[in-house]
Formats: sequence, structure tokens, C-alpha cells
Amino acid sequence: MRDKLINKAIKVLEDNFQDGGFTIPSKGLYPFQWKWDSGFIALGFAHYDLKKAKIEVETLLDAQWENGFIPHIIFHTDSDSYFPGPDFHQSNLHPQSSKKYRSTGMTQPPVMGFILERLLEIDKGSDEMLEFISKQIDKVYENHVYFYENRDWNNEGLVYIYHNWESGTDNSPMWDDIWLTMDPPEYEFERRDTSHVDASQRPSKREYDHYLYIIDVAKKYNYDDAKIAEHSPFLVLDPLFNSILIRSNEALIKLYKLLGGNDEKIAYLKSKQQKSIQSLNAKLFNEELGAYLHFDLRNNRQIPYISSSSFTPLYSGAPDRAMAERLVKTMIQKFGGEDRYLCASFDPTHEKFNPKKYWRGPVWINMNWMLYHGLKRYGYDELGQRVKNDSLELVENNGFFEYFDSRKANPDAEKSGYGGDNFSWSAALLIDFLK
Ligand code: 9WN
Repeated sequence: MRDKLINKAIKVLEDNFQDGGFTIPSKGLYPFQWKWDSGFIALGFAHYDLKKAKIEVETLLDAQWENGFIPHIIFHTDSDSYFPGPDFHQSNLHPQSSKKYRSTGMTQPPVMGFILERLLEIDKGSDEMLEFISKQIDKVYENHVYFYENRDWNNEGLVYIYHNWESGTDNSPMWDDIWLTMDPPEYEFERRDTSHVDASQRPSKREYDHYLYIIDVAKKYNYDDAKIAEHSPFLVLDPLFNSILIRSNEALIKLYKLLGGNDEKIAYLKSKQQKSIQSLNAKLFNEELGAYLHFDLRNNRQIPYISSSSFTPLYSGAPDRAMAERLVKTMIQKFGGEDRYLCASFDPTHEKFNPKKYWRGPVWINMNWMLYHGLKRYGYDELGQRVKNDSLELVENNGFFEYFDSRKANPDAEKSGYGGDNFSWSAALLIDFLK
């Protein structure tokens, strides 16, 4: 059974791998290379084809801008099956954007640090992998420097995102109150996603108007970070994004130590790391709700909703013992009923929970992968194992979907897999879970 599933996962990855040396997340729906997808995908390849794993990482990092920024989508081809494409984003507005690749002017969570660390683990610390890492690691480091020097608005070790797509959790209810502060124009455009996936599982047209409008604001300022921070209607400190940055800092420090030298870079990362952890705990942890929350910088307030992102600081190692205990309690109480798979992307006890809609409720395999490692880090082995088993069961029962219903007895559908099918990171992380 295990081997059969792994072989199926390999087929998904192979079918999605492209000649240009990158892997699309899902045919039709997502025809380009996405930043955080690429990292997770590389882990799947690494278990059976190290060369492809390295190519995936290399191609992504090759698209880095002169200022260290790495875009969220690299438009390697002219496919028009996705909207908004390169002509809408116009990354060339930024003077330091890549001259080689067209891309978006926004980013996604910086997973590459811990991905390099995991690649070395998978390849059992080989000299070849270390050699590969020595060639790539400075690009990842420069990406972290970019974040700290350009996106740490209050100089507190926490970096902002200026667009919901930067969070990776696109239409989370987290942003609903921010949308209420905006009144974007009605854009005229042809949706492509809903020709691949049932519209009820995707964001609404009006939500897309907001997404497009924020990009237009950023474009007006040629994607200048300082101006975006001043003018974007969306400016958020995301516990997921910052936890990933912290976890990747930790990995870079470890890898630089292994490589030798690099004392200044290690010192820089360590000082930022300390500050980031302190601020994450001081500013984003909410004792009353027992969870890390998003912070809306534009409106200067914590957003009082709990999502799977709220638990990802476990993966970064930021919470102290008591905070970790509190987080686990919240996860079990609100997300972990016996009738549920872990871990819903949004609080199942909240009225905004929607079990079938994208980031408003369904289970995502990449979030589960981070939660599994986070829970294990703090010794919650049983709960971690449950997250892993639930992930495997969902994929085994339904296929390699993009997201899954968290209800064990889902009354509305025979199948509980939604969104894109043959989705790359669901396949890649299943392989990593099983190996
Ligand atoms: C926008 C590719 C990406 C993921 C995101 C997921 C979804 C894109 C979209 O697909 O977002 O970036 O068009 O909906 O939310 O996490 O990286 O798989």
C-alpha cells in the first residue's frame, strides 16, 4: 500500500515537472513556478531524484532580484490559463527586478532555509549536497536580509506582508475585516481558476477585486517597499510567515556553521533571530485565545481569529513551554474533535468556518507537515503522529488534492478532496512523510 501510494505521488511530480527545470503546482490551475510550493516539492524529489530536487531550488533562486527579493510566482512560460499573469503584475516596474524572468512583485513565505537543511538530512549529510548548499545558501541569506532590512517596519524583528497572496493563505477569514476597510473598483477580467475548479471552492469575484487593487497600489509605487508600507491598505504581521522566517534563520545558522567561516552572517542571523522570537511572542501571542494571531499594522490591532497558522510558531521553536502547552490545548479543543481530521485551516468552532472553501476551513498538507514537525519538536509525539496519520489518510482516501474536508463524516460529498487535483506539494510531502 505504502509503495503504491509513493509511486502514485512520484507520477504526480513527474507529470508536473517542466522542461524549464521547475514544477507546476497543478496542471491547468497553476501553470508556473510558485515560491513556497517549490521548496516543498524539492523535498519530494529528493527522496528519489536528487538532481531534480536541486534543479527545482536552483531555478527558483535564479529568479532572485538584485535586492535579495524572491517573487511568489516566476512566469517561465506564456501560459494564459492563469489570471493575473505577467502583464498584470509588471515586475519590471521595480528597478532591481530580474532581467531574466518575469514575475510577480510580491513574495511568499521564506521556506528555502529549512528546505536546504532537510535536503541535507535526506541525502544523509553527503558532501555533494553540502557542496550544492554552499553554492545556494547566500541567495537564501540575502533573501532574509532583504526581509529584515526592507520589511521590518517597526524595527522589531517581524516582517510585514502587503498582500494576502504573500501569506500563502489567500482567502483566509483573517482578511475579511481588512476588506471592509477598502472599497476597490469593480475590475473587469476573465477568471481562469474557476474554469479548472468548482467556483464554490475558490475566492469570490469581489474578493479578487481587492486582491487586484492592492497590486495596483504597489504598482503605482513601482513595488517600492517603503512606499508600499506607507500606502498599502493591507499591511499585516503574519505568524505563519514570521515563523517560517525564524525556522529558516535557524537552519541557515546551522548550515553556515557546518560549512565553516561565515561568522558575520551567523552573527547577523542570530541577532535578528533573538529579536524576532521576542517580538513574535510579545506581539502576536494572545494569552486569552491561547494562540498566535495576525497583527493588522494598518489598523494597529490583533486580528482575533484562530487558524492553522496560529500553531506554526511550534515549528519555529519560538514558544516557551507554557505557550506551547496552551497552543496544544487550543488545537485539541477547537480543531481536534474525534469527528475531525487535523488540522483545519480555520477555527471549526467559528461562524466563518467553511469546510469546503480553500483557506476558510479545509486541511492543507503543507500546513500539516509543519505542524507535525512542530509538535514533535516540543515532544507532543502522539498529537504529531495524529496530524501525520490524518494527512496520509486524507490523501489515500481522496487522491492528491490541493485541500481536504476536515469532517470525517462529510455529508455533502463522496469525495472530500477539493481544489486542484494531482497537486504537487500534496504528493511531495506525502513522500517525505512516508520515507
Ligand atoms: C495565488 C500555488 C498557490 C499556493 C498558495 C495557494 C494558491 C494562488 C492562487 O496556489 O494561491 O498565489 O491563484 O490561488 O493559496 O498557497 O502557493 O499552489
